Amino acid sequence: MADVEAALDHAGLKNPQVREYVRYWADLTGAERVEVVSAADDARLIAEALAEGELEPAGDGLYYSRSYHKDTARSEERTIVATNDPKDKGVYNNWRPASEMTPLLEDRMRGASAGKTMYVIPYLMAPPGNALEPYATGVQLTDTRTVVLHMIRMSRVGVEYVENLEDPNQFVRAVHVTGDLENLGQGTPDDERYFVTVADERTILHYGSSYGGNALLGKIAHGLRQAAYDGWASGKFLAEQYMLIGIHDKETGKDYHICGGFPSASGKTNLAMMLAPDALGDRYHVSFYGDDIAWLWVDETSGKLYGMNPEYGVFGVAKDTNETTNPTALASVGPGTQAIFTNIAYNPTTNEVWWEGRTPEPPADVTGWLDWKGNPIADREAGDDSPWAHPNSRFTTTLDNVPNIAADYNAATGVPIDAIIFGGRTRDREPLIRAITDLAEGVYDGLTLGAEATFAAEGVDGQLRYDPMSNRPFMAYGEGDYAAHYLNIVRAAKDQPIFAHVNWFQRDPEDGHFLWPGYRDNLRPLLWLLQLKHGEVKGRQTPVGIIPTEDELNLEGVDISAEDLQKILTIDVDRWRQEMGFREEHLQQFDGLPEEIWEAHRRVAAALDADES
Ligand code: GTP
Ligand code: SPV
Ligand code: MN
Repeated sequence: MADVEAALDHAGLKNPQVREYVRYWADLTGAERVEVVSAADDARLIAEALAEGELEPAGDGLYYSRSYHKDTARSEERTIVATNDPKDKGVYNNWRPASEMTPLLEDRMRGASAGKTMYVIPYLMAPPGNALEPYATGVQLTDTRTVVLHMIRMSRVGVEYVENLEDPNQFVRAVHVTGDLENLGQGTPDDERYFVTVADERTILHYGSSYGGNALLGKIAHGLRQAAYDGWASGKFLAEQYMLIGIHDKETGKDYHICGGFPSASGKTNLAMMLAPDALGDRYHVSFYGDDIAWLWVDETSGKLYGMNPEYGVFGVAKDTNETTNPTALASVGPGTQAIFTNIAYNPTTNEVWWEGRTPEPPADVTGWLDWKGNPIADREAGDDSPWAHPNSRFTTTLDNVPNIAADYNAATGVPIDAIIFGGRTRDREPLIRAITDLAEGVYDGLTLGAEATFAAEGVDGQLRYDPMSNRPFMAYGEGDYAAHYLNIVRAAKDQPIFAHVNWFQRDPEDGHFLWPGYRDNLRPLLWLLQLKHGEVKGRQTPVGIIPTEDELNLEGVDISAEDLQKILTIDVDRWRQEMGFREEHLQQFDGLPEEIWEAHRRVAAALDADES
C-alpha cells in the first residue's frame, strides 16, 4: 500500500482536511503509490509519459495521445447530478439520491487503482484573488498520468492553492478512477460507467473514462456542474458554458465584453480566437478571455455584471481548424507550446499530425500515417473513406499560448459584461442575429435554444434538440429554479446587458452550403449588436427580436450572395409560429418556471400571430 503520509509530507501539503481526503481514497482505491503534483512537475511527467508510450512526440514540444476507441466523448446518459434533496430533480440533471450514488461509486472504485499511482492534483478554477475563489478550489485524484498533464494545461495546479484556505474544508473533492476501459460495456445495457457530481456534498465521483469532460474534473464537473449548484445555493453567481471575449475599438479607445453560450462543438473556441476580418482589422481587435466556461456575478463595488473564465487552458475541437478558419488556434498549438493532441491522425515516422479540414485533402503520401485508432491508412480497403481523425478529436493548450489572449485575463477583477449571446447549429429558422433588449425575453430565448447536437457527446450527433442556455449536459438543479436564479443575478446588475441570438450555421436547403461565411466574419453582427445597444443603429423590429438591416451591417469584404444575405436577415414567420408550439411543450417540462418566462413566451407568440409581413 501507498505511504500516503510520506507523499503528502514530501509535497509540503499540510491542509489536514485534504490529507484526510487523500488518505481515504488511497485506501479505498488501493493505489500502490501516491504522488502530489504541481504545474512545475510537467516536464518530468511528460518525459515519463513519453517513456511509457502514453504520449508520442508530435514535433518540437508537441505531443500526441490516443484514447481508448470507445472513450472519445462525454457520455450524457451516464452523467448524474446527485444531492440529498429530491427537490433538486430537474429534467436534464438526471438527479439521483446521493445516498444511492455514493455507495455505488465507492463499490466501482474499490480496489480499482491497485498497482497504479494515485496522483493528487490541487487546483484553482479562477484567476487568483477573484471574488469567487472560495468556490474555485479543488483537489482531483486520478490514476491516469495523461489526465494530470491535461489538468495542468486546463487549470491552475499547485499545492499552494489548498494551503491557507479560510475554511480548510472548502475544496471540491474530485475523484477520478479510470477503470478497465476494455471491459466497461460502453454504450451497452451493461454500461459500467458513472459520472456523478454529489453537488450538495461538493464531491465528484467519475468512473470509467479517461477522456475530456469525463475525466478532467476541474473543467466540466467542477467548473460547470458543481459551480452552477454552488452559485445557486449561495445566491451569488452563475456558472455557464460560455465563451468570453473583449472587443477593442482602436478609434474610440473603448473596450466591450461579450459572453455567450453555444452548445458543445458549436463555435465558442473559434469565436473567442477570432481575428477581426481584414477590412476591420485596423479598427477592431478581439481578445480571448475564455472559450468554454464563464462564471458571472454582480461586482460589489461597481454593482455591474462581471464575468471571468475559471479555466487556464483550451480543450478545442480540431476538425476544420486551419489557416483560414482559425490561424490563432494553429499558433496556440505551434512548436514549443507543449500542446497535446488527442485522437487526430498521426504519423510516427515523421511526427506529423493531421485532421479533417486541416488541409483540403489529406496528405497525398500515406506512408506511415495512422488513423485515430492507430490503424495504418495504407492498409485501408478501397472505398473506405472514414475520417482519419475522430470528429471529436481535440487539442489542449494553455491560455498563455493563445496569441490573442487578453492582457488582463489573469486579473482578479474579471470584466464587465455588455452583452450575452446564445447560438447553435441551426440549419433553418434562426437568422444571423436577433437582438433582445428585455431581460425575461433574453432568458426565455436562452431556455429555448434549439440546435443540432454534435459529436462532443456520444450518440447524439445531428439530433435537433433543445439545449437550454447551452447547458443541457451541465444542468445541476431544476430548470425552474435555474431560470429564477438567472433572472435574479442579472436583474441585480446596474447596467443591463443586451441579449442576442446568433446563428452561423443556416444552410441552403438545396445544396447544404452555409449561407454565412462564419468564423472571422462573425465579428460583424457582434459589432452591430454593440452599436444597437448604444443607440447608433436601430435595426428592424420583428416578433422575435431586432434584426440588422442590410446597410447597418458592415459587409466590407464579405463573400456572400445577395440572396443568401437576404435569407439570413429575414424571419420565416410561419416556421416561427410552428416553433412556438414546440417551445411550449419544451417549457412545460420544467417545474416552477417563473411566470415572467411564460409571459415572455406569450408575448413572442402573440407578436408572431399578429405579424402580417
Ligand atoms: P466545445 O469545446 O465542445 O464546447 O465546443 P466549441 O463551442 O468551443 O466549438 P468550436 O469553436 O471548437 O467549434 C466546433 C466546430 O465548429 C469546429 O469544427 C469549427 O470549425 C466549427 N465552426 C466554428 N465556428 C464556425 C463558423 O462560424 N462557421 C462554420 N461553418 N463552422 C464553424
Ligand atoms: C464540451 O463537450 O462541451 C467540451 C469538451 O467542452 S469536454 O471537456 O469533453 O466536455
Ligand atoms: Mn464545452
